[in-house]
Amino acid sequence: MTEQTIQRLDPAALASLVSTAVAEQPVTDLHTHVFSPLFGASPDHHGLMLWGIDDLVTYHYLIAEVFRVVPSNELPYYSFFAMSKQEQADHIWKHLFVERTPLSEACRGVITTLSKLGLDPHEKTLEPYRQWFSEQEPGAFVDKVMQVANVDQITMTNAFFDDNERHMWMHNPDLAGDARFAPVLRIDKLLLDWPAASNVLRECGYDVRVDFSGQTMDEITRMLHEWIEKMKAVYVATSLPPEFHYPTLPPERNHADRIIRDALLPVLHERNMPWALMIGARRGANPALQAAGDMGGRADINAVVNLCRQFQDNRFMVTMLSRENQHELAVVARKFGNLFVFGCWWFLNNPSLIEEMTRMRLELLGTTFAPQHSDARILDQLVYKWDHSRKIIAKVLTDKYSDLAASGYHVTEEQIRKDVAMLLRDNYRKFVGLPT
Ligand code: RAT
Ligand code: ZN
Repeated sequence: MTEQTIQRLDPAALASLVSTAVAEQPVTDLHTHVFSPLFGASPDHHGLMLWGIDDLVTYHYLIAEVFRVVPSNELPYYSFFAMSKQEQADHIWKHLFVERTPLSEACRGVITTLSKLGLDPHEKTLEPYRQWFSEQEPGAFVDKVMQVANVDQITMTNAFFDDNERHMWMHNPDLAGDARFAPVLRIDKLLLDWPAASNVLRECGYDVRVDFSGQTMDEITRMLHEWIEKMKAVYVATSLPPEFHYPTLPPERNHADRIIRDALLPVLHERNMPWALMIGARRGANPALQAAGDMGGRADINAVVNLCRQFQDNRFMVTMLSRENQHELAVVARKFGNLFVFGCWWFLNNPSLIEEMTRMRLELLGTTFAPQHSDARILDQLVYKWDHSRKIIAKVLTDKYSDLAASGYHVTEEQIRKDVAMLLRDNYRKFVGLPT
C-alpha cells in the first residue's frame, strides 16, 4: 500500500466512516421467527406472519414486562390470555407506554420502530397506529420494513413438530416460494422428547419405533432428507436446554445422542449443511406466562467441544443464552474452524451485553463470526433490532480501529466496508453456502 492510500483519520471522521458503512451494509438476518406472507397475513391476523401494532405490542417480552407492573394477583394470567389481542395490546400500551416511561429494551424497540416508520410514538391510545397499519398491504409492507431495516434476506424458523405449520407445508408445495425469506428446518422435539416425536413421525408415515428397533434410524434419516428438500431449508436448527450434553466418546447415552450421531449429522454431512444449536433455553420456568415464561441457564461448553472434535467434517453454528458461556464459546471457536459463533440471543439482546460480547468476540476471533441475528417474531421488529444493534457494532468497531491506529496501523474505507460486509452478511452466507 502506498503512502497516499493510507488514511490517517481523525476520530470523528473514523466514527462517521464506520457508522455509515455499518448503516449502509445490507444484513442477512440469520435467525428470526418471522414468516412470509405465504403463511397467511390476513388483516385479522389468523396467519403465521405477525406484523402491525397489536402484534408488536403483545410481543412476549412485553407480556412478561407488563406482569411486573400489573401482577397476576391483580390480573390473573388466564384472564389476560382470555382477552382479545387488541385488549391485551391496550393493556400493555397503557401500563408500559403511557403510565410509565418505555425505558426497557423491548419497550424502546417499539418506540424506535414506530419512529422509523414515520409515526409519532407518543400517542395515548393505539387507534392512530391501528388506522395506519390497516392501510398497509402485507406483501408491500415486507418490502418497506426490509428497506427501512436494510435487511436483504429474512431467515425463518420452520418447525416440523408444530402441527399447524407442518400441515401447511404438506398442503402447500409453494410455501418456500418467497425469495425474501429463507426456510430453516427446526426439529427440537426430535432430540428433546423422542417418545412424542416418534408418534408424530409415525403419523407422517415414517416407520419408527420408540425403542429404535427395525428401520427407525433409516426412517429418521429419510424424514430429515425429505423435509430439508420440501422446505428448501438452508440449515437445520435446534434450541436446547442448559443440560444439553454430548458425550466424549461413544457409546451414546440417550436417544438424542443416537439420533445426532446416526441420523442428523450424517444427513447434514451428506448435504454439506450446518447444524445450528441454540443452547441454554429453560422452557416453562413460569408456564402460566406461556411463551413469556421461559428463562435461560448456563450450559456445559464441553457439548460443543465434543461435537466439533468428533465430527470435524460437520459444521456447527452455535449461540448460547447465558452470559457466562460467552467467553468459553469464543475460546472454543479458536480451536475449531467448523464452529461458527453467532448472535446475542434473547435475554442477551440488550445494548450493554451486545457491546460486551461483540468487543470480546472481535478480540478473540477477529472478523470470523456473526455478531447478531434479530430473533424478530413480528416483522416490524426488524427495524429496531437492527437499528439498535448496528449502532453498537459501529461503536465497538470504531474503538477497535482506533486501537489499531494507536498501534500505528490505519485502515482504509475499503477495508472497513469489507469487514462490515463479512460481519453482517457474508460470513454467515459463506458458512451455509448461500451466494455472497
Ligand atoms: O427469542 C425468542 O423469541 C424465544 O422465544 C425463542 O423463540 C428462541 O429465540 C428460540 O428460537 O427458541
Ligand atoms: Zn429464536
